[in-house]
Order: sequence, then C-alpha cells, then structure tokens
Amino acid sequence: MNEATLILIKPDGLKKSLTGNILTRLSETKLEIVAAKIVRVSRELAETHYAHLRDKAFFPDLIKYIQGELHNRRKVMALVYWGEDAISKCRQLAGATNPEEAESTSIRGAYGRITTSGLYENVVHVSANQGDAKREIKLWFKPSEIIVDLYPTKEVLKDNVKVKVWA
Ligand code: IDP
Ligand code: MG
Repeated sequence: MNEATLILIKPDGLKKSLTGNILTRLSETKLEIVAAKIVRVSRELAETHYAHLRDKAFFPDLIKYIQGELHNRRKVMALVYWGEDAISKCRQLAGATNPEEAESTSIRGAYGRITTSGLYENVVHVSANQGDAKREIKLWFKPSEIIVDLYPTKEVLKDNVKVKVWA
C-alpha cells in the first residue's frame, strides 16, 4: 500500500557531510520524494516531535541534539518519501535505533555513534508507523509544501488570503 514517511537528516548527518550518501541510500527504495526543506528547529517543534520521550533521562540531550546544539549546526533536512511500504523500506535502510545494534550496512550502523553521555546520535529519523508519520508530517510541513494530497485539509482566511491548513 502507498504510504508516506517523514525523514529527517539530523544535525550530525549534516555536520558529517552525509546528505548525499543518505539520499543515495534512500534512492535504493525507488520511493518518490514529495517534499523537502531545510528547517531551523525551534524548541517547541523539537519537544512536540519527541513528546513520547518526555520522561526519559536523555530527553534534554535529545532536544539539544535535534536543535543542532551538540553539532553547532542549527538545522535539519526534512523530507517526505511516498510509495509502496515506504515506512518499512526506510526504517530497514535506517537500521535499529541504537547505532551499536544497527546492521553495519544500515545508515545508522555505518554512520551513527553513542555519545559519552549515552545519547544515540543516529543520523536520521524515520517515522515508525502510519500514525506517527501522519502526526509528524503534519507537524513539519504545511499542505502547500507537499506535492501530493496526503491528509485532509481545509481553507482558512489569513490576512484576507485563502490558505490551506491541515483539517
Ligand atoms: P527511532 O528514532 O528509531 O524511532 P525513538 O524511540 O523514537 O527511536 O527515539 C527517538 C530518538 O531518541 C532516537 O532516534 C535516538 O536519537 C534517541 N534515543 C532513543 N532511545 C534512546 C536511548 O535509549 N538512549 C539514548 N538515546 C535514545
Ligand atoms: Mg521514533
């Protein structure tokens, strides 16, 4: 079944100049890129994205990590991949959350590391399931930034101009 997934190239991926390698690896999936941008991650976006991990000891480090404070690279690359079994194909290529446990040929296995404070710096984010993908894509992208219709939208008036927002 066709589905969408959010991919983030995290600040360590950008700092290590891995963007090209990661996009090349992802192109093996033959999925379609339907949205892409560079994002400066606010604290609010970071905390909302990782809300399910709020109670973990590593949460403060995780927020610093995704905001680029650990790598002096205050940006991430955000993409939406779309196509047959997009989530499982991209999760497979990304590898396990713990880069030490990830297959060495996976993106995280090849390029990730565990910091001395114990945080998994694993280079990429991939939505874990369709529910997460929907929540995350709607959080990171406006409807007008995606070239296919993924989720229901509605029109609202903003400064007397009609704009599409997530319904
Ligand atoms: P996922 O990225 O594979 O979906 P999540 O459980 O959603 O894994 O965790 C989000 C991110 O938080 C991970 O990608 C990793 O950077 C970090 N993380 C998750 N679990 C741990 C842990 O047990 N120790 C350190 N960092 C972790
Ligand atoms: Mg996750």
